[in-house]
Amino acid sequence: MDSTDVINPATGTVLGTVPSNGLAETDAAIERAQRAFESWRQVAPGDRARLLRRFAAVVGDHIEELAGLEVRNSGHTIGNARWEAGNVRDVLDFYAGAPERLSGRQIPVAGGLDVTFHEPLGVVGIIVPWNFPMPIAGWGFAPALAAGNTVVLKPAELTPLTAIRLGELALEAGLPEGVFTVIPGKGSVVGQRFVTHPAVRKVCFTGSTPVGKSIMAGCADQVKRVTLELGGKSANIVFADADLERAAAAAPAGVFDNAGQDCCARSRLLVQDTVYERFLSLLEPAVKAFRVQDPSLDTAEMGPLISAAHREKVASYTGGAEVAFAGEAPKGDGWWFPPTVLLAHSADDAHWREEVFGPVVSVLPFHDEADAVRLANDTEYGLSGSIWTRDLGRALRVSRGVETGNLSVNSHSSVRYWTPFGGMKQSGLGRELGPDALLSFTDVKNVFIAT
Ligand code: TAP
Repeated sequence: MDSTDVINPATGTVLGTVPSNGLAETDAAIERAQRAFESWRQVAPGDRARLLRRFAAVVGDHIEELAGLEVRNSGHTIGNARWEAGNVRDVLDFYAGAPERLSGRQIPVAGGLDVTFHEPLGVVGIIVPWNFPMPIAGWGFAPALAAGNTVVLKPAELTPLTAIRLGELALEAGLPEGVFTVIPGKGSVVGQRFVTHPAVRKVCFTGSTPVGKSIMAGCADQVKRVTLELGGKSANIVFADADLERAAAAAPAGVFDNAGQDCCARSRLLVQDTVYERFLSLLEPAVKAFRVQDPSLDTAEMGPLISAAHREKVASYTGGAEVAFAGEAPKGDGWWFPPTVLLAHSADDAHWREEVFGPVVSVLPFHDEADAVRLANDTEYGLSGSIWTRDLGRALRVSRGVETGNLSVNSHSSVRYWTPFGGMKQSGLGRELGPDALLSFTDVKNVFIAT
């Protein structure tokens, strides 16, 4: 079997090798998952809930180990990596409440009894990107397993280590063999097989919009269910009446967190023209103070980019652009890039329109509320966004006007495991997290019993 080197992006050194599975191994994993489905779907709701709670507890016992692995493999800061491992535990705990609450309905009919059931789909294939290897895996497998499905999961080739460890911890917690299988390998081989294998009934994909489109097209052939979480180019809209000090202090983390490799990154900064100069003067020290460091240090706010190739892509956006100011990044080994603020001259600038997926934010002034909404919506993306204002009416009007799945007012938060998360327009299809995700791993069956 082929293998892939796994690199530490903070140093460029090889951490180890991981098998790169082929078609035969993928088919075998899917067929094992299909066999396991027959018994997993029959596990009593209380027992399935107990197993998921035990899985959550085992993950909870390994937070430091998982976080350390993510720091080395993905370059995430240790603070973020601890949150990410804790998020997997919390998502498992949340969905452990589901097997005993997945109720259908009783619908009044003449001549009998009519009831509905939320049936599991079968084998679910989950394809995970490199930017958030643990949470994105958990957002798929926790609700899928809770609803009675079995799961095959392909981590990104660049960042497979924590997913492999989560697969081991599932077995340690007592999940039966075949219920949750992690199978590393190439997207074009393992991921593509999830799309074409008839036993896989649903594909959850997070990653780039072009690959997401090809997966959706491939799934159409067998009418497979899909959930897609794709790219973003989210707007951070600062109105003149906002608490400008607070908005400027929060803006760097809203885009530079995870080195900007975040589909929710607020990478388009829209500032009302009357406070534009003042806001930039408040933003500059906040950007320059953003700590880009060895990600294993507790003080680090940002680590390196994921790979040399990705750093080149990010740099291609800043080359010809006007840099307002930038922070500092370590020199030498590793794929470092400084937090960078670019001035957009028009909404046609490539760095304003395209997903850079790095620590780069583009700034553009706007005139009034209508102008802000128009500029925010001038994109095919629609994942996240923020609005800074003290006017509640404006906050609600703009929230309803901006075409995006997740908005925060006077904050940059996008993700809570109990509220829905997902994109409008070409940022995705379907919702993860909260009750919405659970139902997307089921089909409704209606049964009529004549009396
Ligand atoms: P993708 O190429 O879309 O990869 C995401 C996942 O899909 C990886 O596991 C990848 O496998 C797999 N994959 C690739 N081609 C596939 C195919 N034909 N069939 C099935 N699975 C396939 O994204 P990337 O290279 O990781 O990142 C490129 C860009 O995607 C980024 O710059 C960013 O714009 C966007 N992105 C968005 C997000 C979110 S959260 N929305 C996350 C990551 C990336 P491999 O292991 O072979 O790569």
